Formats: sequence, C-alpha cells, structure tokens
Amino acid sequence: MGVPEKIKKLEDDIHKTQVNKKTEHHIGLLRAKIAKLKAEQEEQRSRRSGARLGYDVRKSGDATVVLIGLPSVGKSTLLNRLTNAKSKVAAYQFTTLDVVPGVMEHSGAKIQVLDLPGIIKGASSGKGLGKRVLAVARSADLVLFVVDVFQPEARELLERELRTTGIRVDERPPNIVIEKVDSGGISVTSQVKLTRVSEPLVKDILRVYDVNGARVVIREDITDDQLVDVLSGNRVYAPSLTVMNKIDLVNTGFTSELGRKLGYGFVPVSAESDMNIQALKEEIYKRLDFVRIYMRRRTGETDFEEPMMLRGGATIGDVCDKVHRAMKDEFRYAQVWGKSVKFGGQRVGIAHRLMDQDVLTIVTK
Ligand SMILES: Nc1nc2c(ncn2[C@@H]2O[C@H](COP(=O)(O)OP(=O)(O)OP(=O)(O)O)[C@@H](O)[C@H]2O)c(=O)[nH]1
Ligand SMILES: [Mg+2]
Repeated sequence: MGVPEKIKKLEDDIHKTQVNKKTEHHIGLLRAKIAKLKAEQEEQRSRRSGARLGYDVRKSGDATVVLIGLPSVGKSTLLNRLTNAKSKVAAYQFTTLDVVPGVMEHSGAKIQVLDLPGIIKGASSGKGLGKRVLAVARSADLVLFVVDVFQPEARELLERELRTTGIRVDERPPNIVIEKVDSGGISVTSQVKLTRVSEPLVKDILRVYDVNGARVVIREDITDDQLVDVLSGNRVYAPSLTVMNKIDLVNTGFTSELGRKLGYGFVPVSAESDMNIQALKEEIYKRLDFVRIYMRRRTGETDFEEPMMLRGGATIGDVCDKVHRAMKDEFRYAQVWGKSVKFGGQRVGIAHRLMDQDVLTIVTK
C-alpha cells in the first residue's frame, strides 16, 4: 500500500469512529499517524520534482515582515505605501509573480517588507504559486495578513494555509521537553493537569514517531497537535497582524460593524487613498517587539543616534553576536543603565536580559 492509500485508510477510520471519551485515544493516534504520513508524502514529492522551494530572497534589516493575502487585495499597493519599493499594481489577479522587497524605516529600525504573489485555497498543496510563497513566509518575524474589506473571511483560509505548511501564527512553541534515552522506555512527567491528551496517548504518539525511549516533561496543557508539532521538528512560530484594506470603499459604520462581527482584531487602512498608514506602521513596529540598545564607549560618550535594534528577550550575548563573532570569547562583563537594572552602571553577565532603551558598555579582556 502506498502512502496516499494509507492516509486514505486512516482518514476513513476517523470518519467511521464516533467521537467520545472512549475513542479519544484512538482518534488522537490516527491523527498523529496521518500527520506523519503527510509529512513523508510532502518530502517525497519535493524530492521527486527536484524543485527548489521558495524564491531567492535574503533576509536583511532588523526584522522581516511578509504580506500574505488573496490575489488583488492590495498587497503591492500597500508595500509601495509602507516602503520605498515600486511593486507592480494592477486590477487583475496574480499581478505579482515574484518576491518584491522593500524597506520601511521606523523609530530607527530598518524593517524588510516582502510583497508576495497572492495565495489561494489549496496553496499549501501546490495550487497557484502557493508553495513557493509559503516557503518565503517561513522566514517572517511578523506575518501581515492583508484582507479586502469585502472578503474578511479570507483571514481564516490564509491562516489555515500557513498552518498546513508548518507555520504557526500567534502561538508559542509548546512547552514540552523530550529527551531521548537509549533504554528504559518512555516516561512522562506532567507538571500541570492534562485535560486534552492522556499520558498513554502521549506515549503512543511518540512511538508513531519512532521514539521508543525518552524522558518527557510537559509543562502546559497541550493538545495532540502540539505534540506532533514538537516531534516533527520543522514548525516555525510568528506573530501576526491583520490589515483590512480598501476601507475607502465603505463608510465607517461598515468597518466598525466588521470589528464587532469578526473574531479577530485588525487595522483598517486604504493603501490606495493613504488612510491610516501611519497607524499601521506604528502597529507593525510595536508587534515586532524591538529593544533599542544605546552603546556607551568606555570613554563615556553614548551613541544616542543609532541604537542597536534587537528583539524582545535579547541578552548581552545577542549584542556580542551582533557586534563581532569573537566578542563573546573576549567578554569580561557589561555595565547597564536603564530599565533592566536596579541601579545605573550595574555590572551584569552575558545572560542578562536587556530592555528597551538600555545603555550598555561591554568590557572585554
Ligand atoms: N479602492 C481601493 N482599491 C485598492 C486599494 N488598494 C489596492 N487597490 C486596487 O486593487 C487592485 C489590486 O491591487 P494590487 O496592489 O495589485 O493587489 P495585490 O494584492 O498585490 O494583487 P496580486 O499581486 O495579484 O496578488 C488594483 O486595481 C489597486 O488599484 C485600496 O485601498 N482601495
Ligand atoms: Mg501584487
């Protein structure tokens, strides 16, 4: 039996099974098996076609934002508004066929914005230019969903297409540690009460992924899908922001009604008529969670002109990496002034977490 037949058989089995407490384990296991087979199928397919996935784009700047939306919703018009780029705009679908990069500068940050071809339903399984587009989205620090004010339901489809390619928006990596061991089988320790998977199901799913010996520590109430995410190992996580474009075509009552009706928040704009673009820039900057660090030389002057742009959670070690490859080896200590320390000039080590607008001196050997 080939892989597609196997998947079909498992899916039929799920459809036949009534969902209740007693069949939960059975269904969870079938789902994990299907996920694994689908990943295998995907790998075979891309190997066979020998296709290079994705476009030739290089990340640059302090962060990368990708524009994801159906065709003709105004992604290119928006890119041209946000950045210095000139991406082709037209009234027909699939105007953009390549990745078009632009740079948006805001509060000292250089943010790379990538305009992409539109994606349609089924993109993740190869429809349109889907797969190549979605491959680029994997490098995003922020996914900007662009929807048309008359098609707000597209938001769900877009998220689903990303999900199918292993991109998780607005989720954190599940808090599970799986440490493989050679003998002793699988032991599961959960530090919280598990309500969505049972420990036996966790063990069985691990076995589906050929893990027969492991120490598993679960620190949150995970789902079977989240466990599969960890086991498959190629998931990426990014925050998202939704832009509702073409609001020039409706009145404000229409837009606020959408706000009440829809299950997600959005920034209403008109890319064409330049409405609310400044607010969108602010929001993009905010979502990227930048930490601005001002370097103070040992002589005492601080460079307040050009901060170093890092992201939330950044440590002194991250600063070292940005300055120079060997800097960590030469590191002795750092002194910090600002919100992350109790008093100005406090000495801290390499793992110290910085906060926005801290001033920093690094002392090397
Ligand atoms: N009324 C109105 N029209 C807009 C707005 N933004 C874009 N358009 C129009 O919508 C059409 C499509 O715009 P594009 O920017 O090419 O859309 P796209 O999402 O890049 O399209 P593809 O590259 O084909 O995926 C063009 O005719 C634009 O002039 C807007 O804010 N309001
Ligand atoms: Mg376009």
